[in-house]
Amino acid sequence: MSNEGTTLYLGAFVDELVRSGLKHMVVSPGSRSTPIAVLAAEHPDLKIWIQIDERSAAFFALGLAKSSRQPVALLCTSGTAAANYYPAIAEANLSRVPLVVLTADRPHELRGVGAPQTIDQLGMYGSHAKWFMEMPLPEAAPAMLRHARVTASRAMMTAGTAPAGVVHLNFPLREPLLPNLDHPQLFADARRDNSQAYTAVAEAQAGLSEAVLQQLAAELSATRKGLIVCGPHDDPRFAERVIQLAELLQYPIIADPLSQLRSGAHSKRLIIDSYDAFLRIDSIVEELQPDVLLRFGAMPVSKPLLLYMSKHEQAKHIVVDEAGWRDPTLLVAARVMAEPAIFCEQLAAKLGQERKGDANADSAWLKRWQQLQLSSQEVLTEAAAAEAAGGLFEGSVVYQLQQLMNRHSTLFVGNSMPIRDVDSFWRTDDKGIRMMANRGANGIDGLVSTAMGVSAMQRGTVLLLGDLSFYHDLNGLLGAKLHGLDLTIVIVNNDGGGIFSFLPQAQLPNHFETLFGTPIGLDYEHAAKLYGGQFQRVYSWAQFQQAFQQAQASGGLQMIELPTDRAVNVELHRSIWPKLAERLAAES
Ligand code: TPP
Repeated sequence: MSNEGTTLYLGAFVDELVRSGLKHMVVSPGSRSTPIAVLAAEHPDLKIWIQIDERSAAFFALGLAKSSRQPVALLCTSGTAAANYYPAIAEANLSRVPLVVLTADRPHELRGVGAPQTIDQLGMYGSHAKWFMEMPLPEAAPAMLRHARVTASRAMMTAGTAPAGVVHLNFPLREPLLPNLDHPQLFADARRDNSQAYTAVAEAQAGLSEAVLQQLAAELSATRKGLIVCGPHDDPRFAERVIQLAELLQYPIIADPLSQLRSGAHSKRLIIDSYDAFLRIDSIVEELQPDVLLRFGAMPVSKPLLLYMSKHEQAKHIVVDEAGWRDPTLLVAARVMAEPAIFCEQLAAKLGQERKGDANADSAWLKRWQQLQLSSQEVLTEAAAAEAAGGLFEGSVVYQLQQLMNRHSTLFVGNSMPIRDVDSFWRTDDKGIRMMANRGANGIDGLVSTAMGVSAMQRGTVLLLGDLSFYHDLNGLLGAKLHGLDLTIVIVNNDGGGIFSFLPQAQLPNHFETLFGTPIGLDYEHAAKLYGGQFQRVYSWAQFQQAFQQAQASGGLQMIELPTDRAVNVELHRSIWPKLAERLAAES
């Protein structure tokens, strides 16, 4: 049987992915996917990253795509291999990260008849994929080669357009599976021989109409008590523009750690980073009654902020988002379908033209937020900078990292307590540290692999996570060895799920440790040995500083473990809030 169809059809498909902008493909080994894997490896302009475990592979691809802000492809064989992509696909869908997922499958005559390594792969990611297509069997007919190119181009465009997300293409493949790498027509486009895309895609930037701009400018400039709330968002143009808008309106900006507003060269005058602390105080929530909430990005991590926003139903909640419906408060009064950076630029220009911004100058509202911010910052920094009695305070690791991390490096933050501690204890700075996390589905799975993917794009990446999250993705450590990557992993080891000690189930002594605390007592030094990394366990902040500097200087896979105590940690967190309440009460 000839392999010409397999060679030319799949060759055209891979080539067109590259012409449409694909630079990275994460491949897991398998037989059914052979022709795509071989053709991808043969393509001169595509970088292949091998990952054995498909769950890690998919999270690794997520990390590559997140950090590069570009679509990344995944390829695996048929059967349960494809099912292992599921968690990362759910995360990519929810956090709007572009992935092009290619799964190999048996041809139709071998499906549902007991053939080996065959499961139902049709639409298997459900609504987590923006677009699913069952591909045809490869053929070399001219119309089919056009189909291969158009589908590749459409897959890249669909994954990358707002809201970015996941495209799944399932390929039935029949033997012989080996392509002919000497075929003279391999990767050739019948229409042209340069490297242009088969279909050029021009990106449009959706702007606001004059009428909407005018109405918003009039409304906001006449509203003194406004608040800008910035959740997770990763557009590098956004910080400067939202600040310019806030300056014109004199609105404080609530900045989630993943909004990229806490760290950078931009002005911090209007940025509030300590709201999670002072919005725990009922009298302050009561006092700070906003008239308008202008919201950008995904929902912020802070629960006190969510409760604050939900409580103030009387305020007009405006959500600016290019797509989707991200609003668990269910209070949105107006949705503006626009890219946040473009929205801010246009509205600022409009306000500037009409000199409407001055209307809110000398706002007592803004001053009150700034005053709360200053006092809260002091209390939080004092708590995080102190050497706590009774063991290492988990909040302090954030303070320490902020001092130690290099300018323009990346911090990938694990879910559970690490992201909450970063929210509480990472103050604004000018270091330009990019903050990333998997906050789409908030899983404790795949964090090592995602950070590993990020580290492949950005040197000096640091991962901060809890011990159970680390355990969950030990397989991800292989990426560093396979690809010679640098990643410093800071493991907060409280031997179990520390977050549950903050929840009501902590009061069930008979069940708590078994069901929630879940101590597993692993010695992670062995993991470092297994995967060829360096391991340091530290008991003081002085040791941590030394270990961190050493880790960053040596490069490669570095693990620093901080043993902490769950019970002590809850007490230390809880001791801060009354101190803050006292201080703010004394000042008012
Ligand atoms: N399984 C997945 C895949 N994701 C989840 N979010 C959970 C379970 C529920 N969960 C949330 S936090 C947590 C669990 C099991 C404990 C995490 O422990 P650790 O990583 O050690 O962090 P800590 O709570 O100690 O900060």
